[in-house]
Amino acid sequence: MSHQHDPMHPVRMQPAGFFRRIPLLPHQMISRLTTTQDMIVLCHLGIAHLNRETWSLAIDGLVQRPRELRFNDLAAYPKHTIAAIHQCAGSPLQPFEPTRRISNVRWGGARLADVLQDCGVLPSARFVWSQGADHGSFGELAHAAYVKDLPIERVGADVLIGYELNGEPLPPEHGFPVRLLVPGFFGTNSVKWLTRLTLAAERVQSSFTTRWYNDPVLNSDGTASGKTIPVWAVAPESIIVEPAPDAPLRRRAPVEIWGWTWADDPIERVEVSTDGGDTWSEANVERRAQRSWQRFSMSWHPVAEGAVALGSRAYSRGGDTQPLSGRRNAVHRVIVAVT
Ligand SMILES: Nc1nc2c(c(=O)[nH]1)N[C@H]1C(S)=C(S)[C@@H](COP(=O)(O)O)O[C@H]1N2
Ligand SMILES: [Mo]
Repeated sequence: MSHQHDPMHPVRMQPAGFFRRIPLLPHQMISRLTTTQDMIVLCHLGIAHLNRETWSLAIDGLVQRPRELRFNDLAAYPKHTIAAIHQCAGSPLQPFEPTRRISNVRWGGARLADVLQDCGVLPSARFVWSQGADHGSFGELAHAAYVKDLPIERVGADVLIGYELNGEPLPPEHGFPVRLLVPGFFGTNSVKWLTRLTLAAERVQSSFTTRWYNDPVLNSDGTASGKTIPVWAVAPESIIVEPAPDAPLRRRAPVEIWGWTWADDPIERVEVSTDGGDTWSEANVERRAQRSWQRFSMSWHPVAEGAVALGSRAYSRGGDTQPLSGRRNAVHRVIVAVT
């Protein structure tokens, strides 16, 4: 066990307690790549301060060869970089609230698959549990650590043990020195200040996997089914960047309606409405590069005067789409004024 798990030397939390940085609003998300300074920050228990020289990552559970990696061991693996959307699912206490807390950034690190290969994962392993060094209180409960899990099938994709963000070492609030990075999954799964990975046959029992970030599944009539679904893969979503809310537009002057769209799966189609959702027309959507968000655009000649509600709706390769309301990925609407 590394000394960072030693209860006699708990990791310093500064500030302690819930900490977040409010992201850009959709109409401010002009850049394809979000600067580190403009990114979302979400820390349930505060910001943990770790030292790269004393940091280590324990890998244990259903493996032939448990390991304890130091930073140099990790840096010796081939470095992979990936541009990916990074989306906060929003408050786990309000799982159906749309938040649009999204960034698109470039991460660098070692592939989890490469590191696990050297540990000899046993066939009975079905989940990877990941633990952060942060500790403290959230939701009126005390937590010894932040703990998540992911299905083992995901490891072969593009999961990173990340140590770079936008070409620089991770800042403390983004998980210095090392975090897990699960592209295509909601941000909550990308555990910061990563210190332990455990291979297991079942899901982990943690407040952050069972009590929160485990959405109630609703019946078609909207009542609770009693089942839950983990907040893992990002659902199809799109935001309109321009025109901005309340933008003054002129009748008959052409405007480009454009925005970003993303999901765990690539987005294949985006529809835009310029009449409050009565009719929808197909926009142009670029192909996905790595796991970045995709730009969509449509030209529009406003004809009627007055307030107009614009909306966009994305469809992923799997056929999933955005509901009009009542979900975190509900259709984004922008009201503009045509004169
Ligand atoms: N250890 C740890 N990892 C964590 C969290 C946390 O509180 N502790 N918050 C999660 C949530 S909910 C999100 S949205 C992302 C945010 O990552 P960022 O702050 O680097 O943008 O980190 C995730 N990883
Ligand atoms: Mo989040």
